Amino acid sequence: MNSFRRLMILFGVLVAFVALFVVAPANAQTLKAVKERGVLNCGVSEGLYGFSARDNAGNWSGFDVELCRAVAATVFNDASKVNYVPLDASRRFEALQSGAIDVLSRNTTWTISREVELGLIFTATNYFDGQGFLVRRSMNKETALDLDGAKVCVQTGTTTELNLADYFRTNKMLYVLVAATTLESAIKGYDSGQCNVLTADISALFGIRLLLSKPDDHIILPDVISKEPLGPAVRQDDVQWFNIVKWVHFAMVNAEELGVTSKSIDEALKSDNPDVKRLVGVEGNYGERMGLTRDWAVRIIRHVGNYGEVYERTVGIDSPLTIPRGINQLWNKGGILYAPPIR
Ligand SMILES: N[C@@H](CCC(=O)N[C@@H](CS)C(=O)NCC(=O)O)C(=O)O
Repeated sequence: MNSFRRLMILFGVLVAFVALFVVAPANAQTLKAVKERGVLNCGVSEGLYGFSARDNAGNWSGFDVELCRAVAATVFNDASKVNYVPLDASRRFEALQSGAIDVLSRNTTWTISREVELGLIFTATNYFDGQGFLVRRSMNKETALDLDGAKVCVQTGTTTELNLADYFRTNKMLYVLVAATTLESAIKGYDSGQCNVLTADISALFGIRLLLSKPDDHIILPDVISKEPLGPAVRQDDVQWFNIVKWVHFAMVNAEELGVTSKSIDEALKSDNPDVKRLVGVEGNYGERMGLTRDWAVRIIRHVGNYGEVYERTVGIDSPLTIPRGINQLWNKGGILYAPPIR
């Protein structure tokens, strides 16, 4: 081969290489795959009242389900284009690693091991939670420190199981572990008296209590023994998709902060407020930069709503759980919800 041809081949390879990295963001496969498939594969829990539960007709609802719906809304302009993949605690991460799901939205705690050992990445914390204890009112316990010697039901494959061991060891207390592989069996174990304490994320305990035969006979102790920052997770190899899932949540929080709701979205499109203009894509083309459309956030707010609307109807005052907003309130209203600006 003459040196000119060799040079041309080398040049061709170089151009192809540069094009790969300049035109498409590194490994931007997920959005493309989701669009081609026409449906989002979203990993949720097998059934956690308030977060992801299925009714008799097979319809999913809950706080984690709304995140799936919001991602589908921005991609397809249709929040119903979701295939829900129910996963128990131990199978949830491999489903993401193997590509069986595009996003995991399943009351999952953001921890370092889940990022550096499992190759996953959390996009944001969309629910600030903590671990607590559910006990029978008749036990007359006031604090978790009174639980020495208790029989504790816990679901395995969770941070809950690990925190439980730490808490009892640190406080020099003993407990009998009643391990359950599914939430259903943990609840059954507690309801039937196999254990006298059920431990889980406090948000989960609110939903679980409603499923017991006599909800009023049970209380959640005031102790919060851990930090459980819950949020969606994706694979680490696709920055474009990571950004989409992350900004879906931030758009919902910013919309609440700006007072833009599913009902006022059409007025918001005519707003003079520069922050609202950027949110709804009248100014800026951030949506297109992410591989979406200019109205990427409008689609979310119209079909799903802002963060506050979702919170209240799934787990807050408009739901049977009635969990107070607490620290999941906006930063300027006494909570710690804080979304970076859209600009
Ligand atoms: N946030 C904790 C606990 C999550 C978890 O799996 N909790 C159980 C008990 S409430 C659950 O949601 N189970 C429902 C299921 O397995 O589908 C974690 O990420 O490990």
